[in-house]
Order: sequence, then C-alpha cells, then structure tokens
Amino acid sequence: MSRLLAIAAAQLGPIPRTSSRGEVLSRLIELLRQAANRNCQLVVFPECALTPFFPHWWIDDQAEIDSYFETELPNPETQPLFDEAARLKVGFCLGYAELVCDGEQTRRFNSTVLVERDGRIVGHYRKVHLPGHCEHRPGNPFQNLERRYFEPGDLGFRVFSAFGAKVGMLICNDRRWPESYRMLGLQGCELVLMGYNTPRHYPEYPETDRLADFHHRLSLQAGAYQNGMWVVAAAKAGNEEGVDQIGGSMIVAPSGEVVAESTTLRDELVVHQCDLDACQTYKQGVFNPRSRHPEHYGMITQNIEQ
Ligand code: ING
Repeated sequence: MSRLLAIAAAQLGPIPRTSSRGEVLSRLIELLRQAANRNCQLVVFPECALTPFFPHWWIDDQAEIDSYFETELPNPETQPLFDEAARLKVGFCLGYAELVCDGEQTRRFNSTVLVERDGRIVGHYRKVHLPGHCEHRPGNPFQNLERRYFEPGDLGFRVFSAFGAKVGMLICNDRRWPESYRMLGLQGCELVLMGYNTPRHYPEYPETDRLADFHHRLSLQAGAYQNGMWVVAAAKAGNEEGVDQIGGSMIVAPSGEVVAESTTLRDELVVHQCDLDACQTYKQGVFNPRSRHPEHYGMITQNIEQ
C-alpha cells in the first residue's frame, strides 16, 4: 500500500508594501481553500509569505523593520489562517520573519513553521544560508539585506515526523547549497518543503540573470535526486515593489523529475499526489549508504578559506 500525500505548492504573486496582514491572510486562506477542494493535505507557502520581501529595501528605522516581523505565531492577525486550516483539516508550511525576545536580547530570523492538519505547530526552521550584504548599496536597483536584518538560523537542519512522512524544511538560498539537502537526506528525509523570493536580476553578477530559472530548477532537481526526496517549492513571484521575481513553483519527485509547476507569476496552486515510497528507489538503490565513504568527506564540514 503506497503512502500517498496530496501536496500543494501555493505560489504568491507580489505583496504590495501597502498590503495589510489581513489582506495577505485573505489570499493565503483562498489558496488553502482551493487546496482543500483539490483534496490536498498539505500546503506550502513561500518564504516571508506574510509581507513583501523587505530585505530588498534599505530601511533606517528599526521599528519599521520590526513591523515586518512576527513576535509569536499564531497571533491575532494570523490566527484566521490557523483556524481555517484546522477546520479544513489541511496542514501547511508558512514562511515568516521571526522576532524573538530572548531575555534582554532581541533576535531576528528568516523562519518557517510546519503546522499539522489539527492546527498544531510540529516543526520550526530558521534559514541558515543568508545571501546578500549588510551595508547599503545605493548603486544597486534593489538591496538584499538579509545579512543585516536576520541572524543565521540556530536550529540546524531537522526532520519532523508529520503527515505520515519524514519532513524537512529549507528556505530560499538554502536550496542552492548541496549540504542543505544532504543534512536532511542523511536523516531519512522524504519530503523537503521550501519557499523563496528570487529576483531575476543579480546586481553583482548580471551574467547569471539569463540562468535564474535554470539555476533554481537545477538546484531543486539535484537535491531531490541525490537524496531520494520529494521537493516542494513555492515562489513569491512577479514584480514586487519594482523587483522582478521568478516564479517556477514546482514539485520535484525523488527521481529528479519535475512533476508539476506553475505557469503564471500570480497566486497559483501547484498540486501533485506524492508517493512517499518512491523515495526508496533512490535511497536504497543508486544512493545506498553502503557506497558512502565519510572518511574521504572531511573537508565538507571544515571552514575552508578560499
Ligand atoms: N533570495 C535569492 C535566492 O537565493 C539570490 C538570493 C538570488 C542568490 C540569485 C543568488 C542568486 O534565491 C533569497 N531570499 O535567498
């Protein structure tokens, strides 16, 4: 008997800077309802799904920066999403900016939570790989200030037992680093959920712009195949406050095949019935652990100054 799980990648179009949390929640709930109507048990929302991707802007005022963060989840503004999901018995993965008051210290992370079909938060991840820069680059058409606004994640790469599967989460830039998938794959992970905000233009390396979709797709397919995992990725897409972001929300099978993908840059659901047992073909076959030789892999965990 195959373990089948119907999953939706819930792509979001742009979130205008003027959008209230309530307006965004309405969009998320509409996608959740569409997913429930298509018998999905799990919906994956993008990175920073509640707000525009504010790291694209230089913001002087810390209070304005912090207005994009959540100090707890759920909270009165996001509770309707949790309530509707539990009513529909649909679980979800939600990217958000997390502000933690840790005694006298305030800490800020680019985070995601995994919520089971009964509304319980069963997983939590904080983005490890932060791209971009700390200083203002006024010559660039937009910023990427994640290294200024967030700390690197301190929870590591964990696998959660949920939805009858072993589930891991990544966020955006994590998907470009093979170690991200490997850390999950070596824990038996069968399903990786992620969201992303990916500009088409890379100011420092414009020669990569024409390859933005290809590099996104390549990273997901390689990560899926080389670790025998399903990969579900949801974009915040389209022109958000002047920044053109790629779409390409998709579901990739453990074979590395793209089995479903978005065709717009707007709010759009991408759905597939995932056979979790399909992972075994690759976990036990071509990538059987008996062929690994960690004694030769030491450099992978060392700090290499290039
Ligand atoms: N965004 C981008 C990403 O990794 C980026 C940053 C774009 C890095 C293009 C390299 C090339 O998709 C986030 N939020 O990580």
